[in-house]
Amino acid sequence: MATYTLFWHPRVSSLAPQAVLEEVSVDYDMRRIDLESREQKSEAYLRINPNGLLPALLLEDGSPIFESAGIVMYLADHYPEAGLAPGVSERDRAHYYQWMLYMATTVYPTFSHYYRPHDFTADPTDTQKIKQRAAQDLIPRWQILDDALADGPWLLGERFSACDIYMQMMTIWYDPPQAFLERFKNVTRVSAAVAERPSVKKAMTYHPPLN
Ligand SMILES: N[C@@H](CCC(=O)N[C@@H](CS)C(=O)NCC(=O)O)C(=O)O
Repeated sequence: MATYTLFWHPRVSSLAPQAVLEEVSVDYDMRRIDLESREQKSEAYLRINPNGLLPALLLEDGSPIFESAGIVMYLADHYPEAGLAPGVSERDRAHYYQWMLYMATTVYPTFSHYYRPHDFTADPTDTQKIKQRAAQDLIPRWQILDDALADGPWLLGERFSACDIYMQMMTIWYDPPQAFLERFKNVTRVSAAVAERPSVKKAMTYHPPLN
């Protein structure tokens, strides 16, 4: 059995955790969860992630953790030789926390409102409004990342980190993709550079573009 097991599905937030597993060169199994049959809500999977959401990771001792950013940050710290996160007492750590948490708690939930509006209202007639509002909110939220990347080359300036991998993951969710590429040129440039890394290239094979 591999050291880690990652629970995944195409186009969900298992992409960054998998890219980081690749970056830190550990062995891992991929366990696909079938969203179509709602396997994420099955008794067996709820024991792994009681939220019934992907991704989740089984650690070396078989215990599960959930939350994509938590998984990424844990792995980056656990394998410091990969250089994916500034050390806890380094100055860059402040901005590392800032960007990881901004993306995980502000940008990502806006995508959740966009793609799963029905989860945020008891009234089905609200869903279109929730989706529209999320589409509007995504623009200034991505703009903040785009502005921060004006000098670049990475979110932490000269230093590549797990933040850049996490950001690249979220760019594949933007709908429609062309509008995104045109509007957020700095994010697009950085994400293209991240997508060239062998780790991300491999992880992206699990997340083919939608037709
Ligand atoms: N904050 C969580 C959010 C996880 C999440 O929303 N996962 C979505 C896919 S991106 C999911 O599993 N959706 C399935 C469902 O809604 O049942 C994380 O970052 O892991």
